[in-house]
Amino acid sequence: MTHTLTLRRPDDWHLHLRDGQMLAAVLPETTRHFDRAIIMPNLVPPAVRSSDAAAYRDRIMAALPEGSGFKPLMTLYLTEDTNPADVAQAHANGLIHAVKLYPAGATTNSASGVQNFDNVRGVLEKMAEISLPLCVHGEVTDPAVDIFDREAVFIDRILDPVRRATPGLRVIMEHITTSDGVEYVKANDKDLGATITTHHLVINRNHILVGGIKPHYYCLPVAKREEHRLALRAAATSGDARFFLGTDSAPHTDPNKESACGCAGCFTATNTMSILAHVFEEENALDRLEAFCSLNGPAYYGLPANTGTMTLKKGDPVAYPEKIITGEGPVTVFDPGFPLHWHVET
Ligand code: OTD
Ligand code: ZN
Ligand code: ZN
Repeated sequence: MTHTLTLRRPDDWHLHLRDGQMLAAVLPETTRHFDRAIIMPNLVPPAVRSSDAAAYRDRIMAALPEGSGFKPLMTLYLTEDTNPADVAQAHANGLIHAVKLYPAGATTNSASGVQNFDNVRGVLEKMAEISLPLCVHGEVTDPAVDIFDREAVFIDRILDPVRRATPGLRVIMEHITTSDGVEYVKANDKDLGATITTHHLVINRNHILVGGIKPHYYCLPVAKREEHRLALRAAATSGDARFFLGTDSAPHTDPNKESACGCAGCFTATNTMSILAHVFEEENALDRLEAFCSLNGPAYYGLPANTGTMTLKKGDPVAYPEKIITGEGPVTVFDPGFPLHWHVET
């Protein structure tokens, strides 16, 4: 039995850090274990122009714990008014590593997202030309489509047509939650990757709804049936380079989660690596954890893997805080529902 595991330091290819007091409180939870992260731009107001992304990057750098070498990889929030030249400039000077597409209204702070895809054609063509990835929140917002079907319908109605119309566009399907997402990625060799979250490897929709409603398991895209969770686990642990970790760790305070209209998002930054080691061990795939967390993501983004290493050791249950205290209120750490035994060595 393996009790010690050493891997290249991991990265998080999909992370929400927020701003202000929340940023200050949650940032160390990520920088403790991750060297880099793709930073989501869904602030209020969103980071739309390169000047917004540069200012946000500076606020993150100013909030870093002393001595941290963490590197935030910035993104721009795509709107129908996004200027292709601004995007190209921000990419050329190394500020941004991706552009984020939210269909308008699909998730938290996505109101300024895209409604008419014809209006972003110019930006997408520019991105294909300069090989800048598009990170996609893949859910339709059509009220007639059942929330559990919104990812599968998005692939057919929007993603596939957009990709066909824009040859060479490099796409990352963010936080896939269905076997449909897995199969779509696997059916396409080129220019398509997908991130998978920690929590979608652990929970299915029963965890949210059976035995009382569990607001801390509610996120978007919402967890689906068990067969989809199993498809995600198979993809994540397969070693297939098109699948990599994006935690989608998304902090909300307890009052905002435990409410008659609770916010979507699971906060997994604190215990993600211990949970993933547990999941990969269950799938007899500990030897592929490094590919998922540390190698496949940088390869897709055209960046070198981190040079440092992380060691995980199996032992007594890992003690982690139930909540992170922030200046805005407590944030509950994701509870996988089982004890964790893989400790990240410090
Ligand atoms: N999903 N919550 C948030 C974003 C994501 O779709 C996402 O990326 C958030 O709070 O920003 C969530 O459930
Ligand atoms: Zn999303
Ligand atoms: Zn997200």
